[in-house]
Amino acid sequence: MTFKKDFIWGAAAASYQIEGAHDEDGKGMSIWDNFTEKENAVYQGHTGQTACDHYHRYKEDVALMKQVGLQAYRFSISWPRVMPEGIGAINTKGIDFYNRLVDELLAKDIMPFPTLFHWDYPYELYLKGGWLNPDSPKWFAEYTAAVVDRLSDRVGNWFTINEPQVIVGLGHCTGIHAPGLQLQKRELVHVTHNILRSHGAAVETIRARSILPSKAGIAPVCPVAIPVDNGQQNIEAAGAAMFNVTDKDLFTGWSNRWWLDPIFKGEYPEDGLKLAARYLPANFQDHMKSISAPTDFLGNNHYEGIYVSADKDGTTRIHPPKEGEPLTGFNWRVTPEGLYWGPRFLYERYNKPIIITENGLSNKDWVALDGKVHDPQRIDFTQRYLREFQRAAADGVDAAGYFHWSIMDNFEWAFGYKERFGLIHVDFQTQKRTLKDSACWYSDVIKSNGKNL
Ligand code: IFM
Repeated sequence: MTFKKDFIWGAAAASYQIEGAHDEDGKGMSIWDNFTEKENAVYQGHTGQTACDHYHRYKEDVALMKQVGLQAYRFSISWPRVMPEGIGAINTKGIDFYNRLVDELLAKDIMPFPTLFHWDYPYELYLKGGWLNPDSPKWFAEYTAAVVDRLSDRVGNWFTINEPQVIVGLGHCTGIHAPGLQLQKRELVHVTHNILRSHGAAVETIRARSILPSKAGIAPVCPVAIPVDNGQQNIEAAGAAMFNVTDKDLFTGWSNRWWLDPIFKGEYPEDGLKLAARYLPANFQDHMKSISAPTDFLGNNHYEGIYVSADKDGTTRIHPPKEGEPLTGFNWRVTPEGLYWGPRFLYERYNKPIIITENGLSNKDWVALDGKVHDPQRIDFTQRYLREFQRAAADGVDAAGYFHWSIMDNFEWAFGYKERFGLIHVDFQTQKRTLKDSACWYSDVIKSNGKNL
């Protein structure tokens, strides 16, 4: 079993998590610059002010990516670095950083896959209401145009928004992420609707302005339900658990169909409308065409799933972790079959090529006495998940690519530098990079296009 010939092998990172240079060269403030100043919001008061200092060390980092053999790199663009106030004036020095990064990647034969937005929202726009403001899709389109006009002579692949679920769920519902809000149902629905509109507006902007032929998609983190076995009723229970819209999932940002049906089918799901139609803006139907502007692929960030089965009376049972079950550094479950069932269910429903835009684990890695970083868990985890993705491909899913999260250890949001997700170890005191064993292993996987998994 192998992946198709043009399968894309990459790794990913995001601007606030790695760039540092938080106030250099005219960059504006983001909501994460603000949130990290809040007491007890982030583990030990860590911030992304320096992070991996990638802004200054990008050449060294791209050289390491080449050493790993990456074919593609998914990075995100910091909106307030490019437009300090979110709209209006463009910061030439800010966009120049991405020009240099793209050139460096191309010189090393690594395809750039930028994500336009990975959570570092311009603080100035937050003051104007952020995603609650009905003008927010216009702002996002203006920013997208600024980026596309300057990079699309060399960039052909785009992701619009990373994990809208987390933006709503953690940023606007529980408040454990920036901007730290705990909104009401009506407002949460407005935030969701405006993010969907922003995605659509960005796709339309990319299509209208791109110099190279463009491919575009979104990178959600879709909750995945895994049937405990291959019994038909259990498979159906898992499919239903993935796609039924419930009160709890819809308002907290975690309903798959509430996000994806508008994008891929041009309508909100009926069961969701029963719960939330009264909160939507009166003219929401006018926006559905733009929200569903055709995309080329469906990204999916995947880490852990839940196991479900159907009880005799037809109810769905969710199986809690078993005693002593393997857990990652973050205490997330190790559920490799999620990379079979997630892509399969998503492909069956939306029929778009699936790119795994993030997958990986945090692990307690350190530099050993021999100067190397031994991370057998990361190798084993990734091998198990990739085998399942390969099985999905063998069963007919259009598996188009895989981006490991992350290329390097970085600022893990509310957990600061406590959690290490990288293929490359970063010493945050000295900024020394060390390839982990997993990076060398991944390099062989890429070379064999997954034959050796
Ligand atoms: O680090 C994050 C990333 O920014 C978004 N997806 C999940 C990763 C691990 O928590």
